[in-house]
Amino acid sequence: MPDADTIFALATPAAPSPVALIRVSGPRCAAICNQLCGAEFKRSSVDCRISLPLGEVPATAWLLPGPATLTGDDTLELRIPGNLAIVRELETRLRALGARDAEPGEFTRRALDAGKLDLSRAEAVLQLINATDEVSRRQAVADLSGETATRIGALAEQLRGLRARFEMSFDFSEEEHAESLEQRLQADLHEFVSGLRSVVGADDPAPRQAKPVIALFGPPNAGKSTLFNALLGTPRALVSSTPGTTRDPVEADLSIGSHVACIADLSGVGGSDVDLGRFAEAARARAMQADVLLLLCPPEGSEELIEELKELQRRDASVRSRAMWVRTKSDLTFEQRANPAGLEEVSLSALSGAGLEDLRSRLEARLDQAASGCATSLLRMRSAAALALLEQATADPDTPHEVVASDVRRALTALDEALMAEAPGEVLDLIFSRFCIGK
Ligand SMILES: Nc1nc2c(ncn2[C@@H]2O[C@H](COP(=O)(O)OP(=O)(O)OP(=O)(O)O)[C@@H](O)[C@H]2O)c(=O)[nH]1
Ligand SMILES: [Mg+2]
Repeated sequence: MPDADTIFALATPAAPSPVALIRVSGPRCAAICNQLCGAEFKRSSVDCRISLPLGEVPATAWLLPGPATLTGDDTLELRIPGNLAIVRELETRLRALGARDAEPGEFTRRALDAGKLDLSRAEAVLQLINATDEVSRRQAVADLSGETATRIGALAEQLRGLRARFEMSFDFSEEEHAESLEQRLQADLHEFVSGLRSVVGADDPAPRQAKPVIALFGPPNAGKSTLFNALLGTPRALVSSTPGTTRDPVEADLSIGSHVACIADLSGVGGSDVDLGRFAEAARARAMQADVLLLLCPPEGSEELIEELKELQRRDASVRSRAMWVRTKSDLTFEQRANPAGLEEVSLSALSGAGLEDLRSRLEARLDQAASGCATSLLRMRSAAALALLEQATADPDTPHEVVASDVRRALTALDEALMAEAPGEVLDLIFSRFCIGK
């Protein structure tokens, strides 16, 4: 990602509202501000009128010079009336002035690259955007403040002390007070486990009322019903080469790993919809409820599906974080283009079975995440792994002391990993692909 780029995105929802905020970040901010507002100013705000094809539009511009900004780069915030036609015209103008559309999560990623946020906090931004319940929201706010990382850091130090005491206890194992030493150590370990549990959040799991929903969504004839049948391993839904075959949704229980989800085969949507929207609207409504939304893109092209995704995002921007791009009928095409939505993707042929296992394992990961009630956080996931190890080690009082000691060592490694604010590039790409544009 060349950091010389100046990027912009609408930071408010793409819906009519009193005010829309467009955020611009990068080295061209000052020049863009001066050209748009006709004002020579170096920082703070100016009220001005921006000339657009629609006419003169009142605006407030804030220019904040880097590095004391979120991304570390110069930042320009433009507040304009929240009319989508005005927003689109200003966006066109910004492109003409040398800025480009931000990728999803690019502002947060720049903040990460500039050292303004660590990974756990960048992830917390995503969690906060997607939080649908109070528990996830509270966790995200704690992660964002760095409080979680600090608490887990302190716990890791405490566990280091316990590990040292475990190692020492072997040296005294022959002595007469060895037993009481071990008992004290066990008691301290129990106390430590409840401390870790309260940070990782296992004390307070978000209650789930219903089965998670996986929705198959896409244009007519994309292969939704064929995939539905292939995943279930039985011909439940009608398949035909005539577009518009599925009308009312067909739903069934699907076992994936340790989960049982409800999978919904929906009616086709988009411009080639032969029913002109009668069933498509119900399909969109069901898609919005999905925990995992599979966007099925046939080899014919992606434009229809992209338009549909935009429509769903207009209703709820967080839909991106639940979506996955599925290129269907891979037996008919060799084309391996990245999906234009920048989402996690899988390519498959429901007819030949190629790619189905890949899809299953990705679905399992998504369902694990949906069941945990919040968006992925590496810090929390790895800390939860440490917690699981220690809970297992302390569950049975007869577990040999050496086994407990070895689990303590492994748990400490997991916590140390949790605290390393580094993640391989592809993990970062995955995390950021699930952000909304403008964040
Ligand atoms: N070659 C090939 N054809 C497929 C594949 N999946 C589906 N098809 C064919 O594509 C056509 C449409 O499949 P459906 O599964 O009915 O598609 P749909 O998305 O459910 O269509 P609607 O219900 O009409 O929206 C059928 O002729 C299928 O046999 C595939 O992986 N490879
Ligand atoms: Mg169908």
